[in-house]
Amino acid sequence: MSGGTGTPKLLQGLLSLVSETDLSIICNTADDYYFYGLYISPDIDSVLYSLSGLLDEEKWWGIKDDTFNCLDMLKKYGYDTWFQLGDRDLALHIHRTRLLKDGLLLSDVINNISLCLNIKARVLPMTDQKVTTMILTDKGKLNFQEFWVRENANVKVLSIEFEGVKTAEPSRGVIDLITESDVVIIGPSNPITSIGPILEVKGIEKALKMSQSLKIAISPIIGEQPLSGPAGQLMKTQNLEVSPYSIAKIYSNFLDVLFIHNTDTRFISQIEDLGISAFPTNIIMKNQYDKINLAQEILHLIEARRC
Ligand code: GDP
Ligand code: FO1
Repeated sequence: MSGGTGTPKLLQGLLSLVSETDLSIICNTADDYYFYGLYISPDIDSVLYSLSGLLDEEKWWGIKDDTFNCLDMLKKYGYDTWFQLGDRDLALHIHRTRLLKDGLLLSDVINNISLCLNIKARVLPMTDQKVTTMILTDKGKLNFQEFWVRENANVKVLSIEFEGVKTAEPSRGVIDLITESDVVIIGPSNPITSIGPILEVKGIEKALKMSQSLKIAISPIIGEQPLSGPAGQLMKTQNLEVSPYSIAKIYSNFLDVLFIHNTDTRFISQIEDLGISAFPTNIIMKNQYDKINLAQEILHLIEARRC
C-alpha cells in the first residue's frame, strides 16, 4: 500500500530482488486533483514513474530532467503556476484525462498507462470513485495540494476529512489481493493522508484484519519526526504522538510486524505490548544500496516467518 514518496523508494529495492509480476501496489488517490482541467493523481504517478524508471528521484514526483516550457507560457497568459506540471509529465495528464472523459474507470486508465510504459507490476487505485482529502485550516478548507504545495503547509490545521470515502468501494481486485496475497506491506508512507484514506475505503481495513497474510509495515517516522512531508504536523493535529509507537498503534488492528529504525529500539517494548513484533534495522533509504538492503531484510523476515 503506497503513497507517493516513501513506498516508491522501497518498491525500487524490492524490484531488484523479486519479479515485478509478483508485486501489486494499492495506491492512495485522495490527493488527486484537477489542475488546468487535467486529472492529477500524484501517488499513482510516483509509483508508475518509479516502476518505469522515469521518476525524478530528487523531488519524488514528476519525470527526471523534465522541462517546464508549457508552464512558462501559461504564466504569460495569466495562469496560476504554483502546481508544477513538467512538459513530459503533461503528456500523461492529457492522456489520462482524455481516457477518463471517454468513460474509462481510473483502474482501466492505469492499466493502459502501465501497458504503454511496460510496467509489469499491478498498480491499483484504492477506489475508482472520487475521494478527496480536505484539510480544514485557519485559511479555510483546502484540498491536499492547496495545503501542501500552494500554502507550503504553512497553516494551522484544525481537522482532516476524506470527502467521499464513506461511499467509496474498493477498486476491482483490491479486497481479493489483500486476502489472497502471502504478504501485505504497508510502505513507509504518511499514515494520515496516504495510508489513512486507503484504510478508510469500505472493507479494506476489515480485509486486512481477516486476511491470513503476513502484514508488515515500515515506519515513516524515525525518532520523533518523519523524513519528509507533513506526517508529523498532521499526526499532532490528530492528537497522536509522533513516534514509531504511534505508527504501530494506528495499524494495531491488523499489523504483525513493524520495521523501525535501528536508533529507535527504545520503542520496542511498547510496540510489542500491542502484539506487534518490532524489527529494528536501517529503514532510511538514501540510495539504491539502502533500498535493496531494506527490501532484503523484509524478504528475510518473510522467509523466517514461513519456516
Ligand atoms: P507522499 O504521498 O508524497 O506524502 O508520500 P508518502 O506518503 O509515500 O511518504 C511520505 C512519508 O514517507 C513521510 O512520512 C516520510 O517520513 C516517509 N519516508 C520518506 N522517505 C523515507 C525513507 O527513506 N524511509 C522511511 N522509513 N520513510 C521514508
Ligand atoms: N509537489 C510539490 O511540492 N510542488 C509541485 O509543484 C508538485 C507538482 C506535482 C505535479 C504532478 C504530480 O504528480 C505531483 C506533484 N507534486 C508536487 C507532488 C504532490 O503534491 C505531493 O507530494 C503528493 O500529493 C503527496 O503524495
